[in-house]
Amino acid sequence: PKQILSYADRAELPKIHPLASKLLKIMEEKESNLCVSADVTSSKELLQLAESLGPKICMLKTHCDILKDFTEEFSQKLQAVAEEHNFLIFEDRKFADIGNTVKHQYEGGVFRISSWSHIVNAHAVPGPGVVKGLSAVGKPLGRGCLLIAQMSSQGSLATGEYTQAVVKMAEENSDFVIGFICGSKMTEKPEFLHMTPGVQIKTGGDLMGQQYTTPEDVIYNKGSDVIIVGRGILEASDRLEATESYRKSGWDAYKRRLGQ
Ligand code: 5BU
Repeated sequence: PKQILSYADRAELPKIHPLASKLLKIMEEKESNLCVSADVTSSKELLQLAESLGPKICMLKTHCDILKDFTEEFSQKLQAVAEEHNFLIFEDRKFADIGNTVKHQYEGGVFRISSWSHIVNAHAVPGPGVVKGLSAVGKPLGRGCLLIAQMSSQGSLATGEYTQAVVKMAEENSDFVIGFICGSKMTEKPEFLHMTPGVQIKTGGDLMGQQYTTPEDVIYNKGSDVIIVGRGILEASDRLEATESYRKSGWDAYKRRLGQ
């Protein structure tokens, strides 16, 4: 069944997590369900991307551990740009250890991820302790977490019963888990956000197992909420123009889903 509630309607649900509500409002206001995956290795380039693409996106996804020059100053600047252009930051860290370890990985180390990233994600492999550990750090800061229910890569083991168990874990921890990384809609509970990587206008893949589907397929057919696009934008000759094109495709597919 198609999702009939709009992003704006879902933002007002009585049991919605405040951060999920904030993201849904941003999406509605900016007419964007596009998250750019800023997979670059220089912090200057990442900040330039955030500055130029910021007005067109609801979220910016990072991999802080691929930056050759990460500093605290960089993370402060990124937060300022996020505030200026009204988007959320999602560090795609994929935590996957026991609660006590992920607590330290999230809060401390060189990156101090919890201090600057609104959203992080985690594998459910360790069991609910991974969420407990992250939540101990993130909840007091108003942060949120996505559980990885499915992956876009060929041969992923996150399927079937595993995926179902991830959904259950999310539903049992909805005070901190705001949604999923997945290929299609996982739950009818409209409080949860569905975010999908492996998106390009051109289908196909790369040489290391990535598999692509289109914005239309992800949002309209599969019922996901947010498209995550990396190389589709980063490798375009005009990144701003490509960003606008993905924003429009994602938004048109959402409007179509609403029957508008
Ligand atoms: P691409 O350039 O659009 O293929 O980049 C996809 C990004 O999403 C990249 O940063 C991956 O690490 C990330 N990703 C993914 O591709 N598939 C997944 O299942 C998950 C994350 Br989880």
